[in-house]
Amino acid sequence: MKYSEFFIPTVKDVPSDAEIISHKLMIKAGMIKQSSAGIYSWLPLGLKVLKNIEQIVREEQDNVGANEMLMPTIQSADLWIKSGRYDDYGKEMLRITDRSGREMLYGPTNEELITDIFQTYITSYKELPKNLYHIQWKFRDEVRPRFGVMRGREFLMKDNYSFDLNEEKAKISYNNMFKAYIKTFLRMGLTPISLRAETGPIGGNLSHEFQILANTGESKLYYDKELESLDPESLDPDKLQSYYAAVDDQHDENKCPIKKEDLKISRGIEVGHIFYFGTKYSEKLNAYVQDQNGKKIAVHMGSYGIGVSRLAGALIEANHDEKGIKWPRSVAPFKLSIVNLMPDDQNCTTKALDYYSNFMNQKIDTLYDDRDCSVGKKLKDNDLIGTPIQIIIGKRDLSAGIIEIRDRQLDLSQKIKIDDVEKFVLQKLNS
Ligand code: 5CA
Repeated sequence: MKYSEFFIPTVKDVPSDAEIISHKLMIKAGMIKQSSAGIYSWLPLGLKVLKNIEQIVREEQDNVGANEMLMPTIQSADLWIKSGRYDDYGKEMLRITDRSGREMLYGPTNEELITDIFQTYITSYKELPKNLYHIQWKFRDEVRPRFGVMRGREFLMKDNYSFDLNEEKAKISYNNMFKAYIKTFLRMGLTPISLRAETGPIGGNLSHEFQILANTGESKLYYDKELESLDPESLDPDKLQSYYAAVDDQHDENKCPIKKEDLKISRGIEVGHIFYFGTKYSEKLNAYVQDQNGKKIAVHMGSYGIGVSRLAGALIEANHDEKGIKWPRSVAPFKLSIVNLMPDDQNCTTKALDYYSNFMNQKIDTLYDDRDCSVGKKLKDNDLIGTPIQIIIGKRDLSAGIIEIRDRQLDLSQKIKIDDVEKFVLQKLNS
């Protein structure tokens, strides 16, 4: 993509309600624009990040055999009245009346709708287990939407729902999801910490939340240091669930079961939450199957959420400096920037175009900064939008046979001989 043809409206000033760094940087980098409180438009750069996050989430779900589908954002109130949650959800639920006077709502979550779909089609234990998910916008009329996309009113969530014959089997589904979650966050270059959690309005008695570490995070976490060095190839959910981890108000120094030298204290952001709630919804919404003996059994369910749009903010909280965003490679909107400092110079432009077509041919998503603007603005913008690797082409360097390669994450620039540039960049991109 040529920068001159791409819409990245970077701005200097941010509104005063942008309190936290990710909110400020998303506005500065032209990723989002607030439309009304807690509701945002995702501009092209922001959307690229959102799609990259979504794709990693999707791949890890598909890897464990979950089926993607898509349920609507607008739901009828009927099923919620049956489950008893129509009143429980209170003012957080956005209620809508259609032209025939029917009560509708903008879905804050999908337990009711999916349970109804399940019960329409599945009648036998032979068709279990099932695990269905979608990645869809939700609406919760939060009392105080804040922190940009981290606590929005409209937000993108990946939510799964698992269906099993009994508690024992449901726990296998739960643990599979647990493992997929850890893998998902590790792939994004984040450090996930899993904690036992309250179930809140979703219900049930088993729940974990997944926090990712970020110095600016809202929660203070106390946890076993082992949780910081997980190997994605050998994750054992039972073992992981046995490690100590607690948020501030659950932690009691005198009752903490692990040695002081093994205890880490950091800040975190909740990006995922999983629940096992047994037959709470299946009984109310008639999701029964016949077991091996022909007996009707209410299915055991779990639900599993990842805050896809929240992750865009959380990733920035975990990866930034005073110059801007430092995207991990897996989610970066562009993997590589080619910054042509002198677009008027024939040699610089020939070289830049040469690299551009070369890397694009290798399917590396590259931003070619061909803009007619000051050198300072170019360097600043590319650091602000956080492209992990930047090839900086200047007239003087070029005539000396060298090119500057900048590693945004290490905040390090190196001069490399022209002949070695391609190999050096590819090595960095694959590291
Ligand atoms: N039905 C269950 C799981 S599918 C559920 O709704 N769980 S939840 O309420 O914990 O939400 C799941 C995830 O969505 C949270 O971990 C968080 O990352 C994200 N999320 C929740 N509320 C918001 C919000 N207001 N803005 C942005 N993300 C949110």
